[in-house]
Amino acid sequence: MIRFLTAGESHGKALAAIIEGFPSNLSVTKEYFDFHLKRRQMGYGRGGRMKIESDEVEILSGIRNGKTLGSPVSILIRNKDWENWKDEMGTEPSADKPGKVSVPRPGHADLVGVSKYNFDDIRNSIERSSARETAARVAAGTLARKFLEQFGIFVGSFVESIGGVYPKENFFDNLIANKVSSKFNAWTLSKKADKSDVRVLDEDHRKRIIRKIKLTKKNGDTLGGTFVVAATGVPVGLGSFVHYDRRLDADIASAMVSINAVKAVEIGNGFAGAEMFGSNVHDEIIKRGENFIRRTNRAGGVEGGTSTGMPVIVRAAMKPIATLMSPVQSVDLKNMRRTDARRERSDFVAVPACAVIAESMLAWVIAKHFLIKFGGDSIEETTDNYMNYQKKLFKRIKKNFSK
Ligand code: EPS
Repeated sequence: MIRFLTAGESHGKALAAIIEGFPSNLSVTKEYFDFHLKRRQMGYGRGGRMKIESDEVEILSGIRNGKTLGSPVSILIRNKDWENWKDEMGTEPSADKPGKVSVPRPGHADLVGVSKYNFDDIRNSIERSSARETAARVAAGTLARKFLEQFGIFVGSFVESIGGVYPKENFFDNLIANKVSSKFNAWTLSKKADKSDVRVLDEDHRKRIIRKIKLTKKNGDTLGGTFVVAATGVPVGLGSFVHYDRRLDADIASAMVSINAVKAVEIGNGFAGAEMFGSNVHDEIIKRGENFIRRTNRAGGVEGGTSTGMPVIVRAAMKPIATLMSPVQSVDLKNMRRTDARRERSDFVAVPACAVIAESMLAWVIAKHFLIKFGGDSIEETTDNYMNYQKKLFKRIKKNFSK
């Protein structure tokens, strides 16, 4: 079973990730990690912080000569902004008392944080609840992604809407209708989306979104949006229906909602399907060679908590960033008087970055269920187990039912 742990405050010295459970002999380089970390930093509408940071990993352990050792992989991502926060964020007691933050921002973890942890400074909540932490998650998810690529499994994403601005032709509908080639590789979505500064798939859509973001910034406001994340090449049989905590879709939903500011998720056409007849929802089964495929993919690649072999399709919604330059009402905890919520440097829109983080989380969940099913201490052993299953899958079904 793979697991990871992240540590680090937004303006502390560094973020760290410890990633555990991947087999040995998996090839991976610093360059590969850094490539995906950079993708998370992109996006029109980010604030000043991304101009300071240029995230890169320092691999501390678990990898030797470009290959995993099977031991815990530990990774450090330094915060360049730490230089400006040493006094505020030092770990030792300081003679100069740092200025306390006392006005919580609605929608952020400020008030729940001081309530729960008995803090006397909202800064203590701000730092760890910041989406800065997701850089470490992307590092963990990148190792999972590299692992999956060995088995022809690819993950990709695009932004579907920002501030309610949708494309004229929605590629999500094509995925659900399965209007994609059987050779479709989800990474091609990302390759195309990454060319756009808001990670959308067409130029007209991009222009309309940029207009909306510019207007929003002028008004001191923020925006959220929706994004689609997909995985192709996922074999039949990851996850299970036998226990609630073995279901692939449940794990995917949990991983998505665990991303800062994500408030909703659907697998396949989840919400739309609820309004349709069953005959228009369920994906017809077709035998194609030594394989079963589906005419459509409204189930988003999961039935009975188990992967069907069709692309895994997930759509999620991110709420608008909670730090507003034209703030909403709050209370100053120093004097308990009504006041405007605190302004603080922030992003106006972070949906493009959120989609990249979602890729990492989806890769993580799929890699986890892949290793639960196929196991193995070395990548060679995992590959043998996987190949053996794939080779015999159809033959076994045929044999079982012809008796
Ligand atoms: C964030 C606030 C901003 C963002 C940050 C998330 O940071 P700062 O307060 O330093 O300007 O830039 O995102 C990142 C640092 C990142 O790496 O994504 C917040 O409050 O969540």
